[in-house]
Amino acid sequence: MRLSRYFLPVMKDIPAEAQIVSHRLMLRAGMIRQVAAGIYSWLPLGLRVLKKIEQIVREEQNRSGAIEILMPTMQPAELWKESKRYEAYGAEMLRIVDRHERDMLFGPTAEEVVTDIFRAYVKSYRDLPLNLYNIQWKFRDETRPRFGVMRGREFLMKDAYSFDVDEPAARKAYNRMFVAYLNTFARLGLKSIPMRADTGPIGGDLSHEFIVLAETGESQVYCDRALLDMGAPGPDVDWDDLQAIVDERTALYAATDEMHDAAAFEALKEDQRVSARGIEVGHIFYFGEKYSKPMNAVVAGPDGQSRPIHGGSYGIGVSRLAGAIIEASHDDAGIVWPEPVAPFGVAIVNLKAGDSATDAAAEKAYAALGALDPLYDDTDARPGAKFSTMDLIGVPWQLIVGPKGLEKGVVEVKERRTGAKEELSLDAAIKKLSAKK
Ligand code: P5A
Repeated sequence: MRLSRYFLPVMKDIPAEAQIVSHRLMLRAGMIRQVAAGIYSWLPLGLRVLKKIEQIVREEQNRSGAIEILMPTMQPAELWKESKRYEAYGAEMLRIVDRHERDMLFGPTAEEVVTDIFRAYVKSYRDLPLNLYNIQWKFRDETRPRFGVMRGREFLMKDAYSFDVDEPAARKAYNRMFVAYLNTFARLGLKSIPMRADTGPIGGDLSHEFIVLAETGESQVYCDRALLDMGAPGPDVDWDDLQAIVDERTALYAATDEMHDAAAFEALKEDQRVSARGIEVGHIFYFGEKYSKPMNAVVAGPDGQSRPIHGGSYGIGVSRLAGAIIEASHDDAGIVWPEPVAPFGVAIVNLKAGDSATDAAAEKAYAALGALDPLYDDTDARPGAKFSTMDLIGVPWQLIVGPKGLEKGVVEVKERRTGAKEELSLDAAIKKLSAKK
């Protein structure tokens, strides 16, 4: 992408209500634009990151055996009356009346819609297990939308729903999501900690929130330090038997504020206790027959008797993750994207656009590095402004091409994360960067 033909509206002055660093940086880097309280447009740079996050989430859902569908944002009230959640959900639900006076709503979650799909088609235990997910916009009329995309009113969620014949089978589905979540967040460059959590309006009595520690997090959390040292299980696990992996983590103390047991926490050695702020990036629930019973989602078991299925639901805050990743990875100069979610693989900076030797070298690099999805600053802005924009938008590598260097036969390769700079010949720089792909 040539910057001269791109739309990258970087901003100097940011609104005072942007309190936390990720919100400020997303506005300054021209990633998002507020349309109304808690409602945002995603500008080109932000959209690239959002799509990368979404794709990693999708790949890990698919790997775990979940199957993608797409449900609508608008839902009829009838389904929620069947599950008895229509009244219970309260003011967070945006209720809408259509021209025929039918009660509709903008979906805050989709347990009812997916249960209706399930009951229409699936009749036998032989068709189970089944896990259907979608990545779709949700709306919750939060009292205090804040921190940009971290607590929006409209936000992108990955929501998966599992259907199983009995509780032990449902537990396996829960474990598959548990492990898929650890792997997903690790691929996004985040350390996530599963913590026992309150189930709120989704219901059930088994639930874990996946928390990323950050000073600006909205949740107060408590855990055993050993959890911070545990890596993700990775893809090469036995997806039919994950109990040991889950047990290893859930045996250690970890709870959000609502579930905190001060006595159990204080039983830990003092240097093992972590009391910190955290961002909830995912939340998984096992709720058994909560939706299948009232909505009559039943299957015939091996004995021919029909029974309500055992369900769970599993959410990831896809748009919130863009903010969470920035909270975890930035410095004074701006964002530092982990490579898997970076909007561009490399930024090429032409320090003297219009100078034929500089243009030729930068164009050569731009053509040669196509596979890395380069952003090429071919504008005639001042070098200082170019450097600060590139640092702000956080592309992992910068290739800086200027007339002085070219006279000596070199260009500069800068790693955004460390700031380390290296002078190389143009060909060596292209070779080094190509190896990153
Ligand atoms: C699980 C999937 C559910 O809604 N039903 C379907 C269950 N869970 S949840 O915890 O309420 O939400 C799942 C994740 O969505 C993100 N999230 C938000 N992101 C941005 N702004 C919001 N207002 C918001 N509310 C929830 C969180 O990451 C949460 O874990």
